Amino acid sequence: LKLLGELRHAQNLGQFSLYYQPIVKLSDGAVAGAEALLRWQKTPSEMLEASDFVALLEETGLIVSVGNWVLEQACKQAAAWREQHSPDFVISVNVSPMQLEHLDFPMQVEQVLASTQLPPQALMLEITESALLMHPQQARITLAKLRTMGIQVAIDDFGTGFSSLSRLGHMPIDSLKIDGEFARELQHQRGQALCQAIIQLSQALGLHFVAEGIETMQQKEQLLAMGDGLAQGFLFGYPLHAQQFSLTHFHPH
Ligand code: G
Ligand code: G
Ligand code: MN
Ligand code: NA
Repeated sequence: LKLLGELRHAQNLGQFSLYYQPIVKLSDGAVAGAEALLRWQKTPSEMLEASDFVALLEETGLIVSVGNWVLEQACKQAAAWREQHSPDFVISVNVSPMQLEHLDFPMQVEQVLASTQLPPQALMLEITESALLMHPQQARITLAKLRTMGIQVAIDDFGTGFSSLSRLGHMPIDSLKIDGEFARELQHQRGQALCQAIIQLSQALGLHFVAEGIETMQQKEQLLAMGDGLAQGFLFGYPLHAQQFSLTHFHPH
């Protein structure tokens, strides 16, 4: 309850910030983009990760205004990086079901792109399977609008949400983000079979894939042998604040 009171003031107090984790090409490790991850500097010595408070933001509806701030902040940063370092850089932003439900969400995204001068193809919105499950019909229409605008859409945590494959086949999306759980299982034959199947599914549907949670060279090599795609995980980089990200991934020594 105390946390809730503090969370309500966090945005006004400027306690939110974004960390960026690189998303790289499996084939050569080149940085293709980054995922923006929300952090809350609750006190000077206490920083919370999104998993500690995003559920609370969603329960209270605060996620709508915080989510809009996240989008604007991430797009601004991406526009700067594209200009200074990497013209094809793509920024991935998590979108919660409640944001997606708002009928004016596509228009808000359009405004953010306009104000930050970020081209739509440089933005990837991450939607969880559960968001598609709740209001599939409306989600489909909203996602179709976003993609007509040129924005990319990815299904986050893919493989963990029991979304129906027939529905998935009809969803206007660009990528599957394969949940890190599958990479962890790559040392077992069953895990290899699952990864292989998901990658083949993405290829059959004409989608790109991003393998999440990659921590070892072996996992990287195993996935590359299954298909060419993108990857994210501690092997390639931890989530970092913008300045540190830039020093680490754009000015490597
Ligand atoms: O590293 P971290 O604990 O931040 O990520 C945990 C989860 O929180 C991830 O599943 C991620 O999708 C979610 N998350 C991180 N940042 C955001 C955000 O800005 N908005 C939403 N809705 N979820 C986020
Ligand atoms: O669910 P989503 O992919 O949006 O959230 C990413 C979450 O996964 C963040 O909490 C991030 O810190 C975490 N993460 C990113 N890479 C790795 C990894 O290689 N291993 C583990 N265990 N967690 C990771
Ligand atoms: Mn995500
Ligand atoms: Na995920």
